[in-house]
Amino acid sequence: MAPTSAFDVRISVRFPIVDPVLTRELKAAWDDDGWCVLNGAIPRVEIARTEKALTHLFPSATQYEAGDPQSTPWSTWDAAWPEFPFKSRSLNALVVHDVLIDVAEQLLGTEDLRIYMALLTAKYHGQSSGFNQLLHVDYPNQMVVVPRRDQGYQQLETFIYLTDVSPTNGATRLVSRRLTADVPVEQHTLNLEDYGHLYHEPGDASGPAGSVVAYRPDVYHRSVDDTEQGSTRFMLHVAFRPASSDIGGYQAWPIKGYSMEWFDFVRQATPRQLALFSIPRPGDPYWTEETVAGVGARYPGLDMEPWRRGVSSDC
Ligand SMILES: O=C(O)CCC(=O)C(=O)O
Repeated sequence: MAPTSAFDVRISVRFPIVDPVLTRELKAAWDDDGWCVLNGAIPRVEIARTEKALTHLFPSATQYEAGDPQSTPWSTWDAAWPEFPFKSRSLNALVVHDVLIDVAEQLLGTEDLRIYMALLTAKYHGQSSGFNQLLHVDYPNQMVVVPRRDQGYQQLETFIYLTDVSPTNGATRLVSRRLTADVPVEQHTLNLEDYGHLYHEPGDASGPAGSVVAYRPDVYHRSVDDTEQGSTRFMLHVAFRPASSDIGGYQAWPIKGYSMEWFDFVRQATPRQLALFSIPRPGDPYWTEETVAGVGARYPGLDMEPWRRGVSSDC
């Protein structure tokens, strides 16, 4: 079946664009509820640049609903979702977008951050949400201990919407931490019998393409099925932790080190972006004349000047 461009459907004029700044109210929601939606945080023009890559990676809604064989890998939420770094520079650019980094720095209270997860998912009408339909927290597969909620230990999970997301095409439902403070920490999934009241909590993370949902790994949330025929929900999941706390993790970056996608990403990224993947910042004691020369040789085309300038003369 010929790929159909569903992009006009995916990004509609349904939502007005509002000021993307992390307002005092949103910061308060993060502190008290554990989650907030930054409406239209990333300009739509930058989201629109990902259209071609999405068309290559995923079937359209029409193809999916017609049972096209290309759809088979994506029929369950437990699919092997595409991981960063992507072939598409436009997708990679969103993972390390300045707006996203600024928000992560403000919410986590430090400029020294690491990205520990970056992948892309798709939701379709007719796709099973599986166990994610139950209210759950994400920390059990993002750390082997339990979350600490104070600064220095907090982690940030985000969804970057590549399509408009509404209550009927899959907006995640999130419950305020205010309502779950008494739930024992080890209760990572909430059954309907004992916690049915929380399933009616109206916190849905709707927003236009370019919105960023920010939530903590101790926030109960659940997936809902996409009930809108012909619709899709594409989003990037990008998660951050303070560099000083390595209790959190999900993906590892060195294993990507042979891939062309990694080379391509590194060669055009800034020191601020690369620090998120453990390439030490200029001025870090790691940098000596030898390591500057070596990293420059490993990544031809990467401008090593910022790191060279950071090498002190007594190294
Ligand atoms: O698909 C969704 O709406 C939520 C996904 C989810 O529950 C998760 O990523 O932990």
